[in-house]
Amino acid sequence: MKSDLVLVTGAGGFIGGHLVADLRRQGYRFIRAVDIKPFEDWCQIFSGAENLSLDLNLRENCLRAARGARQVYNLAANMGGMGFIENNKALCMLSVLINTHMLQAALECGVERYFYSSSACVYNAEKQKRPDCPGLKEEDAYPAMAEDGYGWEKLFSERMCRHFREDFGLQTRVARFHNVYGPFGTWDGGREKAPAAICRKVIEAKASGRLEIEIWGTGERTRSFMYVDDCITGIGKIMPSAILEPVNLGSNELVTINQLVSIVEEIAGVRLKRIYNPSAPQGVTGRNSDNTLLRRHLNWEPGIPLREGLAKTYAWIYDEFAKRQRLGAPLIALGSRSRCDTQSLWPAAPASGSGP
Ligand code: NAD
Ligand code: GDC
Repeated sequence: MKSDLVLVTGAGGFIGGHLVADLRRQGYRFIRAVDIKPFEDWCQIFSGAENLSLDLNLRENCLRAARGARQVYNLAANMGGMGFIENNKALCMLSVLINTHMLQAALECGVERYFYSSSACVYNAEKQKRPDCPGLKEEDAYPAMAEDGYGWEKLFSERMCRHFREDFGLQTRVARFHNVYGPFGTWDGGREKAPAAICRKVIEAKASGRLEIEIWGTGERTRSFMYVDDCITGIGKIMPSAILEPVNLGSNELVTINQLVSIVEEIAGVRLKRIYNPSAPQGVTGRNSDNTLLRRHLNWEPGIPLREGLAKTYAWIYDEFAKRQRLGAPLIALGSRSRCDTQSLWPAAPASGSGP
């Protein structure tokens, strides 16, 4: 097994980088790491791996990437937090090219096992209308009413994995990740998700002395957030498993966004005035992971407490922020979108604000 060639796509991204690190720790000697980004923009890069910068929207590049591989982890996608996916639906849907061409290439190259990273965004919006709604079970994806754009692409790609398995015998495994956070995740530029965004905003407030924070929405929406180490452990367990249908991979520690902010404030040792922006992207009202199926198959589920994961994430973002300050970059303004290429704008918070 350890001498198999393993392909990780999206390896220059957040989870892909952690996955390559983990495969190396496990003793895999031949790892091919592929991402569209130039190497200097990869979140993590390992000299022991075969690193390739390729656009996997193109079939010939997928064939190049899959040649000789026995296992494929397809993590490449054009994605981000609510600020990105709500404003870039067409770009998100175009990721269908990546999974389509990767599946075809995997089949053509005789790949034995194929992992696809789906998302909790596949779930029916009707099941996520209350902050206290029950954890989402796998069956709640149907009848389909996924997150517009990004979620529909994930749902379609999941089904394509299923039909490649049923019709062509390619051993596909699919996990639905619920909001993943941790060191090396995007923390500014417009693609960041709530945990990293809140850490960054708290750090900015402390650094600038302007002791206030903009929170998108009312702060009452609920989510569960999974620390990246749990995500990597889960991928490692699901890939060799007999779980043929898409399965949740998420934490079930449900918090409101206000509670998330309070935890980060506590870690930072600060209390901020909260300014709520109802015009910003908000997504579904409540979302949690039901881990019954995962537990039944694996006798395991993500368990790293949010407080513990956030402390590590905050420390990492703090260091990155400080590094940037030392390099002379200007203090990032609240709501900065410095590195985002494709994002449209939304109205700013009203100057008066509200909240405690
Ligand atoms: P990420 O954006 O950090 O990583 C994705 C990587 O894919 C990026 O580095 C990007 O450059 C690369 N990519 C995009 N288009 C490409 C192309 N055409 N060819 C080659 N590479 C391309 O995101 P992540 O958080 O590491 O997510 C990894 C996977 O997990 C994605 O499929 C994502 O949709 C899924 N997922 C993530 C979360 C989360 O909370 N992070 C939740 C649900 C699902
Ligand atoms: O972006 P996200 O983490 O994505 O947002 C969670 C909630 O936090 C939203 O209601 C959002 O309005 C609120 N929020 C408050 N302030 C902020 O400053 C902020 N930045 C951000 N980003 N959010 C803030 C995600 C998708 C992913 C992925 C996962 C799967 O949706 O964006 O691509 O697939 O879901 O679980 P979220 O959880 O809605």
